[in-house]
Amino acid sequence: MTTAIATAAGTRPWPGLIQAYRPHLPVSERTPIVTLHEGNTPLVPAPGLSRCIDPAGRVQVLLKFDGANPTGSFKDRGMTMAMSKALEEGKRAVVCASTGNTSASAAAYAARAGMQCVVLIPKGNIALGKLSQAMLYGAEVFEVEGNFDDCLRLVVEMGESLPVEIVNSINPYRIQGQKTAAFEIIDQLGGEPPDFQFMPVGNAGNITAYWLGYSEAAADGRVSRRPVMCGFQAAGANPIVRGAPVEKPETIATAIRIGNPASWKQAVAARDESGGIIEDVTDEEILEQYKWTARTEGLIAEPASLAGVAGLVKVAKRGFFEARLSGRSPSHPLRIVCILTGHGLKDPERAIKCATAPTTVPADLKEVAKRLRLG
Ligand code: AN7
Repeated sequence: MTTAIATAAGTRPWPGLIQAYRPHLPVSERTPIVTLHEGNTPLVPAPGLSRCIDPAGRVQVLLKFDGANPTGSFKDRGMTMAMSKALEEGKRAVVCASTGNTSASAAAYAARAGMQCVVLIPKGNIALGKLSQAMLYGAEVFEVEGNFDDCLRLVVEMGESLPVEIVNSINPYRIQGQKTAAFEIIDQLGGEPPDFQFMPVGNAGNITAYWLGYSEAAADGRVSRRPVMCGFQAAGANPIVRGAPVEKPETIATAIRIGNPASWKQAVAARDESGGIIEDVTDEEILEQYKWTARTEGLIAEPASLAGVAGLVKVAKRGFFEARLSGRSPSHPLRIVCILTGHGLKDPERAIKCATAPTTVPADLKEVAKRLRLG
């Protein structure tokens, strides 16, 4: 990851996203900045995927690797803002419902801020890495006998009756922090937005935040257009696609196992205002892409992140980009950004379940050589 930003005075270390984008965020001189120097994550060209979408080279796919954030997911972008504002407002305790990444991030930033952190997670349905993080950062972890939607309902009730600050994405500062990812992508593309953005959709805060970021950049005149937003849910947890809440959401992509997203309306607005789509992909499609991206591009993300990439491959196969490719060439390609929202190390159990198991060998060269499959 690049760790310096260029200024007129030279380069200086990346200060975290609040300092980097301060004029665009609701902070003042009085706001104590709680930061782990999040943001500035790499935007990595994906030549394998690009060829897969258009063998003629008229498409460039880039992966925004937000797993490179300090707790391994994009949630840190919102959490630096939410926690800084909670501290400014004199709050002593924060609470969140989570499918895992929000809880890991809240726990880390609360530790940094010296605040108490309470997290509610659906028992048995969060990836091991995320649970380990929340525990190790010192949060009070409650495993709820229910799903994420039950956890979020409980958290809203707690916010009404107890002296705690909610740091789920219904907290408007979360969206403010997360919108900076759109600014970074524009900066990384030399001042241009991508033509299309593909991403997973769970509670729908992130697609809301990206659309806000791109819209603000357009309103400020920093860019002259906004990308087409394409969101993907898991087929077993697809309320927006169906147009109705899903009572019992099910998917191996536990991060987006959500049946009644809090930012539903905003996600639909982002889709419609950008001329985009919100569709779904099956667990099989997610898992195939999970393995393919690791082996082809050398980047690992958690299964939920691959919903967006699987969606890209799926719509490309049905000719989604055909009409948009005229006039494009390898020197002027259609640019598509996919957001890899969480690091692959978050969910080691899934990796072990679906990749090739190691071979046990004696500590002897001949024996190792016998089992080698070279070339
Ligand atoms: C890796 O941590 O909802 O549509 O509680 O962890 O903004 O919800 C996580 C969501 C995508 C979906 N990718 O983003 C939580 C939580 C990863 C995620 C999403 C999540 P939103």
